[in-house]
Amino acid sequence: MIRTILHVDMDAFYTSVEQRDHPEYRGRPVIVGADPKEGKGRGVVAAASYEARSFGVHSAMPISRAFHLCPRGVYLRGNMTKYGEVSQCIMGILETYTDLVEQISIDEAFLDMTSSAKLFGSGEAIARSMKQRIQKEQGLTASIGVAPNKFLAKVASDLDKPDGLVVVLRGEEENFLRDLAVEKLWGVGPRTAEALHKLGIFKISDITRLDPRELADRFGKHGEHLSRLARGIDDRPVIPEHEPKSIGHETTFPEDVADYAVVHRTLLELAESVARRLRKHELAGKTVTLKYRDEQFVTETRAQTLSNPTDDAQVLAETALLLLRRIKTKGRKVRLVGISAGKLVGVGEEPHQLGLFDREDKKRRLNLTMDAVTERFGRGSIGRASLLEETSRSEGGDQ
Ligand code: DCP
Ligand code: CA
Ligand code: CA
Repeated sequence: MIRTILHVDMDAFYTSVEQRDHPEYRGRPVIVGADPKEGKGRGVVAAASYEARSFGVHSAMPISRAFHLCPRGVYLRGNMTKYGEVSQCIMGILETYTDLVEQISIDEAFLDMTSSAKLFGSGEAIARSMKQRIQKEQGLTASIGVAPNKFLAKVASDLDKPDGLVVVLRGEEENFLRDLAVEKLWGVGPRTAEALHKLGIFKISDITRLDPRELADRFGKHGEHLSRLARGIDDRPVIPEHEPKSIGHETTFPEDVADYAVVHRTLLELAESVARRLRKHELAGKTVTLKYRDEQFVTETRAQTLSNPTDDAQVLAETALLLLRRIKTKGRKVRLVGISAGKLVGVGEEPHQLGLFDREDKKRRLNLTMDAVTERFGRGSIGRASLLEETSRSEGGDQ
């Protein structure tokens, strides 16, 4: 499916708010940050207006250095409460377009407009309309990138700042990236950049000319990640704030259960439902929580952090069974059990996670195929029996 992803980023955010509210600052270099006259100029620049940038001043620069470069600038401490409020107003505007808004910092957000595009028109038309509304309602300019994925949208929003609008069309991904510096790739910090430069790799297109296997040899999983990004491939989903913080299922038994084989079997089924929902939302959990309630309504929970995030039923089930052993169950009947996956991350969100899915790629594809079959032919049509058998064997075959 071709997605329409937008990345919205406000221009010189803090200083633009100051220039909006103080017309006398407009057209002047404005610097929000530490006080250059205080504490011998320790502390840094938070934001620099575009006028200040022409003096070479930028975020994170020591304030003393900024003052040296631009002694006649307007130096302000800033008003975080105000910036927070403006930020909420901007996000409020974005949320009138879609529920799928993922705010990633005070002044930027991703939007997935794939299914709302019918309602609002092309990605470009939507972006224009957003920019107009932000200007009209907040008196500020935003730069927007429109692209088939997050990575490209983020790069695009930055290309024509301030007040930019850059669209990357499907099929144009590699072309668009070709001449950009490797530093633009997500996950390429100064160290990786230096290593790449030593190999003669400066532009993104230099990476696509390398054999992906060579990159993988030199940079490990990170290398595979890079060669995908360099080709403009990025499957990460937009995850809105109100996405559940955990995904879980629980079962209350019709009658309190004394037979723990029944409890085990129920946990396996719950693990399958949770895993299926995780995969449906393209999420993986870093923690597994077991909930246990006995016939006296005494409720206990046990949680375990996994070494890698998972969306796999067997991992969830095995962890839940381990957690059950940490509860003193002897002589207690069970009224309810539940499993939930927490600390959710988007599939492919973090490089080490890509590694996990590379290693377990086959299994993952199998799971996804099973989901598709289950969706078509109903639950229990395939898969469950084998999972039950496998797990009961490893449990000693007592079920
Ligand atoms: N910020 C900060 N310290 C930093 C970077 C940023 O306090 N090291 C704050 C001030 C910025 C705001 O976050 O105004 C947004 O950061 P951006 O990186 O998006 O930078 P700007 O919005 O200021 O400029 P640009 O137009 O380049 O996006
Ligand atoms: Ca910004
Ligand atoms: Ca930003």
